[in-house]
Amino acid sequence: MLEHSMLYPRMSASRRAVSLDGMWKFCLDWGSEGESAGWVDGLPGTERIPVPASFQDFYTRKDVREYAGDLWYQREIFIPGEWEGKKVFVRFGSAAHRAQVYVNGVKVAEHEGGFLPFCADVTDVVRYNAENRLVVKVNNELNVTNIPCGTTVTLANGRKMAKPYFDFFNYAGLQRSVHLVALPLEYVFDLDLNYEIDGPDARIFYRIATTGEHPVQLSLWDEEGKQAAAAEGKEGVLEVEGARLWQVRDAYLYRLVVRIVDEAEVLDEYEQEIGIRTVEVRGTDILLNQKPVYLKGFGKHEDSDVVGRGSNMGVMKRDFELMKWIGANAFRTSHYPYSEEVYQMADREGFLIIDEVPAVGLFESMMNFMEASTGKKTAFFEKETTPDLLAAHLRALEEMIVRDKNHPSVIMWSLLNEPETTSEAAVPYFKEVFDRARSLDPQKRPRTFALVMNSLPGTCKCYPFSDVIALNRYYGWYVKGGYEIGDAREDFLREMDAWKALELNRPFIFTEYGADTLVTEHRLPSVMWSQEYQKEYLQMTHEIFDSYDFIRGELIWNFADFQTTEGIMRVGGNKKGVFTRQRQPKDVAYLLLERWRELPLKYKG
Ligand code: CKX
Repeated sequence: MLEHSMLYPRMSASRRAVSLDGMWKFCLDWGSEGESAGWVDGLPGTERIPVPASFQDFYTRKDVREYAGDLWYQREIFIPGEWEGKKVFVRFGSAAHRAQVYVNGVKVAEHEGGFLPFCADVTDVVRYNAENRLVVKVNNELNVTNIPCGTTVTLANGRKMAKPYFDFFNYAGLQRSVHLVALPLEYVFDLDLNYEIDGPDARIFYRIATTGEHPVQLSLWDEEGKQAAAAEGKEGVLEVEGARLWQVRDAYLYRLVVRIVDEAEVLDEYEQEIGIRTVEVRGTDILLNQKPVYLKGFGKHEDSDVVGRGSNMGVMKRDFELMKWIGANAFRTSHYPYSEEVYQMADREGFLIIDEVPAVGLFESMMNFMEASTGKKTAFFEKETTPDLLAAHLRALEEMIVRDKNHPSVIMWSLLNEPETTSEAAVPYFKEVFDRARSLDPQKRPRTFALVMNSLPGTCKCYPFSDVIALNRYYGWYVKGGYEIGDAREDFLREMDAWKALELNRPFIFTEYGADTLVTEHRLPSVMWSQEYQKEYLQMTHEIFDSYDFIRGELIWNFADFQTTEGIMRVGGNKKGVFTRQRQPKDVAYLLLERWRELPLKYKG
């Protein structure tokens, strides 16, 4: 069990949650002197920066944007006197990629991994009814013992620089909301839910973890405010008569209220919206509520102008509106778990999520995606550091599944993106990761990973672990683009025929396919990078999707143009977006709209 509860911070009669978002004091630690200079007690200077946000894009200096090392944050927190006797935590939505937290100069927490929440228990360190100083040392360096993978190099001028084994910009900092939380001593720590549909009725199997021994009561409320079920005990079943199911783009959310009671007194109360639905894979079908679904949508990024990877409710809202407009029903949280508010919104809007742990860059190369498409082999998992990487991977996996397991929108776990899979050493690594996901998930959702171009039917040693085979394919872009697209099509068909011949009897989905396109480029006849070529590329690709019955989903790369490391392959970022980074449609958006609005949910099912 994790050290701290992953439940989303919410207010109730017994709980307090105060947002610490706003302007924080900020300092880059150029000389790595923060610790010795006593910054844990207070930062020098007067610089302020918003939280949540990535720090990089606010500044005009290139060495600041490219900074790799420690970055320090500080703010004062007032702890009310009436919180004395409660458990008090500071909860970080995330800190990329690692953090140490100090309150009044005392270290209260550290956390490795940049995309999942963690708490600092400050109960015994804070002064009550007084101001307290919160200082956070964040570090954004990349290595191969943590995910996502990369290296950090030192330039001739002494400055450090991140060299990611992935293409998205290494945005960092306190990119998600921070909360001050007060809980009773005995509180609801975690809840597991699983569903069974029985004709018009449903059963919700539940297990509640608390920090004490007092009894637990549950009640379930429908959207009209009527009680739909009730139960007592830490483990049991809620029987819901005439259950309204959570459906794709037709969400229905019940309110689950969990109480810890001591005779008449309520010690703790936690409530959460839940959706009743089942997910399973049967043969080549992906079944939601026992009916086949075809996934239509995107690989996305948390990425926007100015705030970088900082969670931004406005951008999130716009993204959901665009996904509804275009007729999408699903997305993958490539390449890391997103802000919790994204899942809440997907629950409400009825979108399906493939939730991805930040295991990206597990393929040794500065340009892994390019080298993979050339068929180059590396033995990424044969390093001495692999056990440390695996430990970090499993920890992130646990944090992700515990955080996200109760969202009806989450229908699948993606356990790696484009890893090296052609050497034997990958196999035991995959086994551990896939087994752990299965044991952590009370709903036993399907597990997958995204196969890079050289992970082919004849070379990939790891696809048998996947419940759903997920392909990232770029025939007509990285492989034989432009005038050669006809040959790319032949190669694509050859690969799909080879998969078909294996008779795996499992669903296949495309978790990436796409072509870089500049919104300013129109060319007749088409050339690569023009809007015309993006359309031709998609027409060819869609025709192939439609030719194989076992293909059950298409998530195009990418929803929007996004920021990357600079280089000869990228013009101001990755331009495979269907929308620009400012969320305006490229021409291809209308082609997708026509296709996706027409494709039935049960396409091929
Ligand atoms: N896949 C051939 C991982 C994504 C990249 C994408 C790209 C690669 C392609 C691999 O994170 O953005 O190069 O567009």
